[in-house]
Amino acid sequence: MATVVLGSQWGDEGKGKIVDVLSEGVNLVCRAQGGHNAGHTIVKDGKTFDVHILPSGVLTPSCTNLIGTGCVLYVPGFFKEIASLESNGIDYTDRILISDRCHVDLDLHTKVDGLEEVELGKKNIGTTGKGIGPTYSTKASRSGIHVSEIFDKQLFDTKLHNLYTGFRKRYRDLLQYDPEEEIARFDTYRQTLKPFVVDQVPLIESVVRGNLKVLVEGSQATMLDIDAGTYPYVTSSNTGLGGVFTGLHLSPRSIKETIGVVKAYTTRVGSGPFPSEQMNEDGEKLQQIGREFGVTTGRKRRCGWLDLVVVKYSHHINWYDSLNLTKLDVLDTFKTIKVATSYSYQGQTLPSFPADLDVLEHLDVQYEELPGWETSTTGAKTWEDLPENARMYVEFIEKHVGVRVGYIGTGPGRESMIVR
Ligand code: 2SA
Ligand code: GDP
Ligand code: MG
Repeated sequence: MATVVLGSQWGDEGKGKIVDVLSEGVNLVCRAQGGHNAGHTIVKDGKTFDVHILPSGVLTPSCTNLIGTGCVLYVPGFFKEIASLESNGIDYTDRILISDRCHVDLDLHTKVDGLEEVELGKKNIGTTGKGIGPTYSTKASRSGIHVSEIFDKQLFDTKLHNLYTGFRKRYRDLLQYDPEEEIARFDTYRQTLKPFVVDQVPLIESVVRGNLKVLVEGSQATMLDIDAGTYPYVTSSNTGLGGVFTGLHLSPRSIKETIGVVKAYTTRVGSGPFPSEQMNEDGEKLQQIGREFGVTTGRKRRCGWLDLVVVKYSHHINWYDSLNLTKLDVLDTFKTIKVATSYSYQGQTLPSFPADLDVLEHLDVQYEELPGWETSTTGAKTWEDLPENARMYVEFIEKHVGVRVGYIGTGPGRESMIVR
């Protein structure tokens, strides 16, 4: 039976931490979509680990970890993360698997990602620059290379040359890239990559039939979903529940629980609409106390108040059974805390999060003000440990969204978690 963990806002809600916490006793932890654009931080025994393409179950010795079909794989990044496991003395033998149907994110895609951003000028997406959009584009246009094709040198080299020729027509001299150099590098990866590669379909089938425990780790989040998010300011995959089925081929009947991860305020990294953003002292304070920097790019994250229009919208896409409210401790010193509860446009209350970028730019946000608790909650482990106003904050969210808050994060470490 599978538990699915999904980001409910614009990412970086703390998915890595809860996946690590829940991974004890789990047989298989899977990533269904995205690539090394993700940055999931796990703090274990006071030590910080960042994973990008590896699932957050790698630190749990009993877990096998699968990079599923819906992911895109940057092979040098994969080996870099493996090397980091080795240098930290983590035994990953037979515990990391890659679907042979994942698409390969080449250095060529990375270059094209950069060129696309330059071309967009002021309207750039603010991508992580990791080649994600171009890799999913070549997948959709049926010219991409998937992992099983790496092992047929002739086919791989021809397909890479064809991709290069196509992009070269488009970008001419702006594209500074040597296909032979990348081909030579793949010649060295071919043998070392092979033992990690599996056919995901019989694997998942046997896991489902064997009633083994599966944990799915979403990356990015609903508002960055290619279909449901703030398009075009999104990533290029389905980050919600739908992506779990296409990316892993799990049976919908095997999903036991879907957990939405909600940061106690909101952050966004990259460009695009963000109605509750606070470009003021409150936003700066959230950024500093929350240490809001991108795990992959180091960019400062934009910060604002919790937006329950977003969380509710995200619930109506992913149908959460419970929420993990994270980083509650970051709000400890605020005298009052604002929460966005509705949007209006031209005097009319909007029924949900709107699609239209122009509406998003001009809408008004209605906030409720809740009293802060001005007491430290850092490291709190039980519901009773929380001050009354903090409990009221949690209950306000539950009531407004209509979903139980089952887990509350009170610090980065895996032990700083209230389970209700
Ligand atoms: P891309 O690179 O094509 O996926 O970028 C498209 C948009 O998706 C956003 N995006 C992310 N947002 C939050 N966190 C992500 N991972 C890193 C982290 C981000 C970082 O954990 O901090 O280090 O900057 C992530 N990955 C993609 C991206 O900002 C664009 O808005
Ligand atoms: P993810 O992409 O959703 O896995 O989230 P990131 O790892 O990118 O960002 C979340 C950051 O918040 C990480 O640095 C975590 O260590 C940290 N974090 C997670 N939960 C908590 C929490 O409850 N309190 C605090 N203070 N930090 C947390
Ligand atoms: Mg992150």
